[in-house]
Amino acid sequence: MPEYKRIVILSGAGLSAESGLSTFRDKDGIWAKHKIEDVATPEAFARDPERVLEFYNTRRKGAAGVKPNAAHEALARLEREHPGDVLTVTQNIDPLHEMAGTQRLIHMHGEILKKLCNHCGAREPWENDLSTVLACGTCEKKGGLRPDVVWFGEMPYQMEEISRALGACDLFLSIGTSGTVYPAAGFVMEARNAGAHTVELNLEPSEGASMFAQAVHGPATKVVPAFVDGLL
Ligand code: BV8
Repeated sequence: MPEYKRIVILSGAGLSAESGLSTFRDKDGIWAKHKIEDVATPEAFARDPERVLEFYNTRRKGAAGVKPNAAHEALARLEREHPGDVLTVTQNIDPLHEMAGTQRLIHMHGEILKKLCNHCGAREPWENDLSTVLACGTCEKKGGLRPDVVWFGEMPYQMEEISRALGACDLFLSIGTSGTVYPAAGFVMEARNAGAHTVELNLEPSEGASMFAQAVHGPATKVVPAFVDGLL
């Protein structure tokens, strides 16, 4: 394989599936049990905050006991051992990439183990339940605390830095994502326009499969370590 100099990785829920975390759109996925407009929009939070907070309290508890899998470990190894520049952009709100040792990491859709106050904007690590009766530790107001995650209709985090990296990369790896949610699903086109080689590593062809120059299909814990071995 040619020696790549600047690698951008995009990961989605399929990467954490083998660590025991549900994906969104698989048959028993999260959106099979909950409607996006009931639990993952600012309007839902304004309409029924306790229902939204309960949805994330359950997912936070689920994220507490899980461990990174061989795919997370392989991606951390790639960053550690590859001579070029490696940036990992994850759509996932779980902490599995950092637990596996990845350092240059952007949580573009936020983190379940952080809380955000809608009143004052304060962000801090938070591993417990959230409720409307909790007061913010910074502004002392109640009713504004939410998980620090990006809901539908909200702007993902660090989009400037992500676009800059996509415009300069020569290898783009998309791992474990269905390619249904934008702007993340459009990153492959930005990478192609920059002349990068684009690879999809996924259990099965994603909605955006036709936009990738190369596809490797199979479970992440199998295909990702093998692909990383090939790069190193
Ligand atoms: C934005 C965090 C604009 C929270 C998430 C109407 C109104 C408003 C917006 C829109 C609209 N119409 C369209 C939009 C845009 C919208 C969008 O794209 N909607 C979709 C549904 C059409 N996007 C947004 O709203 C975004 N913001 O547009 O802002 C704006 C502009 C200017 C100023 C202000 C605002 C924000 C989207 C972020 C929403 N938050 N998550 C939470 O987690 O609860 S999205 C959520 O779903 C994830 O974060 C992820 O990004 C997304 C997709 O999920 P995937 O990770 O891909 O998981 P999925 O289950 O879908 O697929 C898993 C894949 O893995 C499958 O392919 C499967 O085959 C594979 N797999 C399974 N097992 C394995 C495996 N692969 C390998 N190994 C395995 N073992």
